[in-house]
Amino acid sequence: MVGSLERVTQAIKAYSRFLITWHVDPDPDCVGSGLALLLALQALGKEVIAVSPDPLGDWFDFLPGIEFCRVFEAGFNPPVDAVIVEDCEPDRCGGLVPFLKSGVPVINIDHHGTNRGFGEAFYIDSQAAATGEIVYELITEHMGVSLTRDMATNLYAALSGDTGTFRYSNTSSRVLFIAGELARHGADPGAIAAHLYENKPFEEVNLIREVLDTLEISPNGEMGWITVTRMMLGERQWSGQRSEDLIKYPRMIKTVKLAIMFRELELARTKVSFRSRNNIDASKLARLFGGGGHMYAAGCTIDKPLPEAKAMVLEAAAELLAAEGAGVSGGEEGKGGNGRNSGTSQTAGNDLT
Ligand SMILES: [Mn+2]
Repeated sequence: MVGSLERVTQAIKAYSRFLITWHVDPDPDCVGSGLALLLALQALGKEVIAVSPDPLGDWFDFLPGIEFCRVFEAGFNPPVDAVIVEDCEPDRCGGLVPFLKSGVPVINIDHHGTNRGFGEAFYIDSQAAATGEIVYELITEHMGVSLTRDMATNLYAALSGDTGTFRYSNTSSRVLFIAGELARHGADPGAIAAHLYENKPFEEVNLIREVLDTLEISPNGEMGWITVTRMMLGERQWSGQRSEDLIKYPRMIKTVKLAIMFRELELARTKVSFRSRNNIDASKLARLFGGGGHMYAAGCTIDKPLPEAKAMVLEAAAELLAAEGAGVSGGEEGKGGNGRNSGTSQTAGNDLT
């Protein structure tokens, strides 16, 4: 734990006009936490806007308060007293980074262990499953605001997103307790799950077919990966986080300890996501390529074309698995290898973002 919520609360009370922002490639945790906080600040009589560094598509349209959210545009210079950066460090805020470093007071709230804390007040709790867990605590125990149904809906979406709908190993008794409290305050678990996961256009489900065709596995079965090319995504404009969900397929395989997804962003820019289990530290791997994240969920972006990025990462991943005693023989493109049964019982961890 770094910083203090008490200090964050003092800073919140000291200013009156806020901007809330989060990381590129937005997910339900950063957007839900941001909107819950926006509504809580409004309840305190503050002026607040939310600015997303990347477009949100229509995925988050059901979240209360989304009408106060806009997408970053160049030339942006909002009249605010302070900025709240949540669910990331300011460096992950895309086009907003220069503004965040311009001397405007920054309040930073996050649950990524790689974040050392930034700005005039910060609170980083790497034990929290989601930033939504921290924002719940901030609203209910520090801000003196009563939790409304709208705030509860946002926070429930946040927790749901980062715990894989309460399935990952970060689903603590505290997360479940908070989810219960949120439901008690009016959050509707069935409706929120339907909005988040059963609301896809046909093309998006159809993409799964193409992506599954790329599924590969190392000869011993401990490493599985999929590849998403720009060609597959075509003109489709859904947020990266929605395609991010595809990594669950290699991860479903019994023997896989490290699941990898390669996503072609541009001709010479490749996003790589990792999900691991059995004490394999995926963040170590991500850091090798300038990325970061959590032990069981991490990622990086490599400025290389897809085939090169893939070769580099698979080699490093095989080395990591071998070093961790997993005994992977190499990163070669083995398809359909069966491997030994590694007897995995631990569920992989929380999301990267
Ligand atoms: Mn998060």
